[in-house]
Amino acid sequence: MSRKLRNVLVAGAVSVLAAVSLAVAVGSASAATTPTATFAKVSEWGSGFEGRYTVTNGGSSTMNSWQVSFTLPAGTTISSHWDAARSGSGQQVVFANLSWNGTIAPGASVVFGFIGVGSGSPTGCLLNGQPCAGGTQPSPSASTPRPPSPSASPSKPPSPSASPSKSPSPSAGPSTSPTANPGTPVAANGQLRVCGRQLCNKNGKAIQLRGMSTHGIQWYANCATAGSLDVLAQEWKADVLRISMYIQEDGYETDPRRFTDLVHNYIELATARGMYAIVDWHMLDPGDPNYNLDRAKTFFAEIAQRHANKVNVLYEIANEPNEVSWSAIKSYADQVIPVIRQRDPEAVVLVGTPDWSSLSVSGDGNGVATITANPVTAGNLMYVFHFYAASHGSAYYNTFAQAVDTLPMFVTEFGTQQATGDGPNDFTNAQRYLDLMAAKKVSWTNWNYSDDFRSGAVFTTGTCATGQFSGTTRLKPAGAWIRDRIRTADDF
Ligand code: IDC
Repeated sequence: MSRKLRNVLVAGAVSVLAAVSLAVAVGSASAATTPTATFAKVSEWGSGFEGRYTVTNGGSSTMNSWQVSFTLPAGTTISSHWDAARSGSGQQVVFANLSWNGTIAPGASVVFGFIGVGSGSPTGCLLNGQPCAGGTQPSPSASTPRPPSPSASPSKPPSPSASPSKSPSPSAGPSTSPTANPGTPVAANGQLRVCGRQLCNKNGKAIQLRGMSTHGIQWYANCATAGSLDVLAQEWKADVLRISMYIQEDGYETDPRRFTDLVHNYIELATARGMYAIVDWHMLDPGDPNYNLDRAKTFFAEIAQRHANKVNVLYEIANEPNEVSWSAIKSYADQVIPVIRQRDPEAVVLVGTPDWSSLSVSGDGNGVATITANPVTAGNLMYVFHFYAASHGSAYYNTFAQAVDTLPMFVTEFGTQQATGDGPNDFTNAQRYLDLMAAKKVSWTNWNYSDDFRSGAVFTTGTCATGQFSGTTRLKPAGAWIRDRIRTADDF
């Protein structure tokens, strides 16, 4: 993909504002004729906010790099940021492009963001030394500016040491992190964040997480125990556990207190083993996530509050929306995400996509374009794709392949069998998806770590009651296959 197209897509993927300013820059004769940087608070929660800058090249020459500097009032600091390298000191903040988003074609935009602690707003904004509002310095150099400082080197990844004002962060070490098990995935990677389309670790390196999803914890709690999770972490070498909490089908709605406590406990079990934990709000029927909106707010408020000081929790806010429009899903996400961010501002959020998280493949087929045109308002999030290899051939594969080059994607559920989670395995097609995900560093969790009778449950029926999770004798073919693919070395 050309850089120009990529910049446009990245901007479109993360920002409605970017799309609007892009349209203005291109379509209006009165638009700025120099580069501009526009600030917005995407959401606010009293103690903090998510801030976003949209850098738009309103000039007629390509920009090769950019640097945005501003002042924050005393009492307001930045705790984390994405899609830019940070320098400066104290209340003086400088953000510069990374290697992949420095070039901005005329009319195009790039977006970066940060989490602010406090309630102040930036002042004195300069873009490459010129006023961020643009248009006031018609010097010939204005359209091909160079950032002055060596610290703005575009190839330098965001470094934890570049954030002197960082508030106490769980990634800082053992004193604040209960997850610093030496050698574990969480010890190696710390707090994750979405950078561009990738999932990146605390050092700004793009990584891939691989692991398992539980089955519904209302049915298979005896398959997700301290013993079985020891095996998952130590023998399978899983990076991540997805905690699948159904809402209906005898799930959360029947006893919110009990299910919330179950999830708290699974998060602690994953944390003690150095694994990431995805909290899966496993809505299925009704397919409109708004049906459970109030329940979701209550649940995620408590989960995010309790686990805010952990670095290893990801929030999956809607498993498989279905028979509902993208705009309804987006509206749900735009209401649930601030509830999480208010309590756990740094955590990555995962958002399900239309037609059972198929990116609309099993609907109108336009999911990628629909989402890109109208993305969720918040940053630091990824979109979810699910597939079942024996049911989902090239239409699914091709849409997914397009999506991974367009949007930040996370596969939180897939099987090597049919969409029922049962039937014969298609390992050849499954491997095709896995190869793509490895090449593009798309993280995944496989369905499912239980002894359900279906072929997609990794253990043979009756295994969980015996507690004999170790080794391979109790594994079904899909279990042995996926275990081999989780155990291979990570590239962290
Ligand atoms: C299936 C389970 C099955 C259960 C059913 C109930 O395998 O035991 O009765 O859910 O909802 C999904 C869903 C996931 C499905 C899975 C396999 O997210 O809950 O599990 N699947 O059918 N989407 C596509 C497939």
